Amino acid sequence: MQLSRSLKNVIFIELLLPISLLVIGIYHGLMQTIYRSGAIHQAAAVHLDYYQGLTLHGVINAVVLTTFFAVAFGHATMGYYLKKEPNKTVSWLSLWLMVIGTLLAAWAMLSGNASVLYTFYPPLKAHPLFYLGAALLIVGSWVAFFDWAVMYMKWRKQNPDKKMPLAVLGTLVNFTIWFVCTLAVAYEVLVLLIPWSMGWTKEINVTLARTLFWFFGHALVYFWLLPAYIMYYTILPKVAGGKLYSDLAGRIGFFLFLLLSIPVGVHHQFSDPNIEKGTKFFQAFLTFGVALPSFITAFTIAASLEYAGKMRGSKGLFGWMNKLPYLDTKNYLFAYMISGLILFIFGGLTGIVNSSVQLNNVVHNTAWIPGHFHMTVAGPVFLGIIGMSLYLISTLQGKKIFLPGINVIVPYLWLIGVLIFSTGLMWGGLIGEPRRTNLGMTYLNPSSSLYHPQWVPTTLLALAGGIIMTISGLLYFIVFFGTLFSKKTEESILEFPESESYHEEKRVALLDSFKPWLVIMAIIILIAYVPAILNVEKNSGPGAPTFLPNNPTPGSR
Ligand code: HAS
Repeated sequence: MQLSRSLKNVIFIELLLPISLLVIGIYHGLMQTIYRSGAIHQAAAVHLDYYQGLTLHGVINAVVLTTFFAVAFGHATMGYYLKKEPNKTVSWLSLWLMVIGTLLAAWAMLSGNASVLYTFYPPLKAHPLFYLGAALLIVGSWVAFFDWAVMYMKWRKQNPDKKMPLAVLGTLVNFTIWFVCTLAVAYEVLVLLIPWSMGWTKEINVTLARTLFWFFGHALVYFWLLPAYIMYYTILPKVAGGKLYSDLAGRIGFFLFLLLSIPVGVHHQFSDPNIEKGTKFFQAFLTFGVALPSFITAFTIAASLEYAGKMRGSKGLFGWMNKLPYLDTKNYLFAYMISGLILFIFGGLTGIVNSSVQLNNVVHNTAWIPGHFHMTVAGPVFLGIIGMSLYLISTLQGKKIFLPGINVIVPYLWLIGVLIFSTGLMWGGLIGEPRRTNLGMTYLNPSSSLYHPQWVPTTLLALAGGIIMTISGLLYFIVFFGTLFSKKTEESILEFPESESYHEEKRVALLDSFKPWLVIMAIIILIAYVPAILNVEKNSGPGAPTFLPNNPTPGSR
């Protein structure tokens, strides 16, 4: 499909800006492992302190990169499958809002006025422009979504008998989840945080803010994940050399995410005393439920890959695994996706450990948690994003991949790095190593009375993994920018490898319509969140004063 210059430019900026910022994001990831390993015993390096670096790392990698990519990929999939481009003015408006928001938040973080980590929990307080920047980034992404919804409704009118393309279903489900969950964080930012940060209110209700944040925060992780799932269902079977085992399974999976992504946020608050046991157990139960669409995906994609292996001549029960195109430089998307899937086996299983109220007591706020989430957000999500960004840049610009042999190795190196890194973190977590702590200042400083030598091997393992991840990241930048700055040699088009279905499945009306699912979604959210908000109302103590990240005593700005 030929795209207009305008849409090409929008997608180009939406990919290039966050990938360029990723240089800072990856640098601060490496710095985290260095601080934590005890290699340095100071609060800051290169004029940026530990919490400032951790905030930049989380916000750039987990919020800015993922949101820009979801919108760019959404423009591409909606345009490609509905055969119509998104509205020009609306897509530029969306882009500008997101860029201005990112610049405001970046200024606040780089100037040291927003070292509040990506969760911005009060009573840590940031400059109002940080909150405003985050809000603009979100509103910008909504604007693009509203336009896609209109595009879809027009398409539906013109094509009443056609199945909704799976990638369109996935994109609309994803942004519906995003729109609903961000309403809570918008309330938190506009009603609680900005007035408090401006000094108009003196104290803040910490539990209410945390509950609103996590209403958004867990759905956020599926907003990160679903673009990768769209790739797994609609692209991976094709690049593996096979077919999608079941398109219906994909539809069921996406709709289950619509129902269950939001009403599980309290599983991040199992240790919050203000939320009562019944609410916690109910949301723990729903959390086991939200693993179901991922199990469905695991079996459907494994069956699709098995079929691909058999088409390539494999024999025996597991022979298909040896026949897949792991190192095919032309089919490099396969390497990025399979590496993400392998990581997600472990990322998913550790998530299920977290979701049990009892086991969560052992791992909450320990290094186990970043161990879990680097095998999810730095696994299928990150690898899907960087692989697809490279693919879109090269096809939309008509440029050949620079150093294709290196490109295909990048995801495997990243996979090895993350496995080592996360093993170090999870092992450390199980023996009490805390997360979000500059261990080199105390626990891993031999001259401190708090020295904990048992965390030396675990943090060194994480450091080794971090170094491998950084090398992989550097190689990716060489390939990405090398491709970007190379000469145009091919026609510039938008084309996705499209997986065919293995079975000819009938159209099921229920799986082709949003209305019933939206109603059930609203009911489950109400059942899960009305008790949580009532608990907060009943059990919140007096408002909290401000805390600064590097000082455990209350202060004010
Ligand atoms: Fe999580 C904390 C529970 C999924 C991210 N999670 C976090 C945090 C982040 C995060 C960032 O219940 C920390 C937040 C913070 O800063 O405090 N998580 C879960 C559960 C799932 C889950 C049950 N998480 C994710 C995903 C994330 C993510 C996805 C990012 C994208 N998580 C929790 C809980 C906490 C938590 C608690 C709070 C902990 C605390 O105390 O603070 C599930 O969705 C996971 C289901 C996944 C599966 C795996 C399916 C496997 C697949 C691969 C198949 C492989 C194939 C290849 C086919 C069941 C699909 C085969 C081929 C070969 C050749 C081998």
